Amino acid sequence: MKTISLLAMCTLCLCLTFATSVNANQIMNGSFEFGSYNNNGGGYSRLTPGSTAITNWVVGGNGLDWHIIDGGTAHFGRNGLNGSQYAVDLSLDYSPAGSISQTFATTPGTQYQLSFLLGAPQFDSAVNVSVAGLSQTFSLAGQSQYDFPWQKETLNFIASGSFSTLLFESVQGGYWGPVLDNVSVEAATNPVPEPSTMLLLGAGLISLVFWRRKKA
Ligand SMILES: [Ca+2]
Repeated sequence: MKTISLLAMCTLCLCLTFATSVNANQIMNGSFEFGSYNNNGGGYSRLTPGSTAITNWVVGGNGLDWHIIDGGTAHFGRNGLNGSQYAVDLSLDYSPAGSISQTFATTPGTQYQLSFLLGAPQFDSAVNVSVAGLSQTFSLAGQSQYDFPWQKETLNFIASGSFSTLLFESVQGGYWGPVLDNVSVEAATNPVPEPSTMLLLGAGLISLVFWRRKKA
């Protein structure tokens, strides 16, 4: 009976630990496609600190440029993915660094994965990402102004509250870049097990081995 209980407990832990969550993007307008775009004639819209012109996002630092990245009027890029027309350029030409943030709903204790595309037209670029108490810098060597490659970056984090704030801050770049697109936060499908869960699983398996030996 004890063994059945232990096995049931182990199975329950495994189910809870590796359960596949609904993969919905918690970030709204993660591709920066929606908002009040005001083309200044150069293929970008200059947004000042505090601007909410890009729907669901708040501009910080010293502002940023909201760029057209595809089509004949693209200021740079010409490489929008999946029909993407716009991307955010946290240009360092406007010191101090530009930033952009969004606050979104999270479940405390749940592990999430942030992913985003990083581009570095012309200049070596780097962006610092902060979320749920974590902070990490992602860098990319300068590429061609046009058709620059996108680099997909990821960061896993565990939410501590009902809401989390994601912040991107430029830490390196020129008058273009770092450029961001396709921001996504989804519950991790294969979360790394918590140490306490692994200890419980280990204890259950050891007990099972001893019980089998004793029986034999
Ligand atoms: Ca986009």
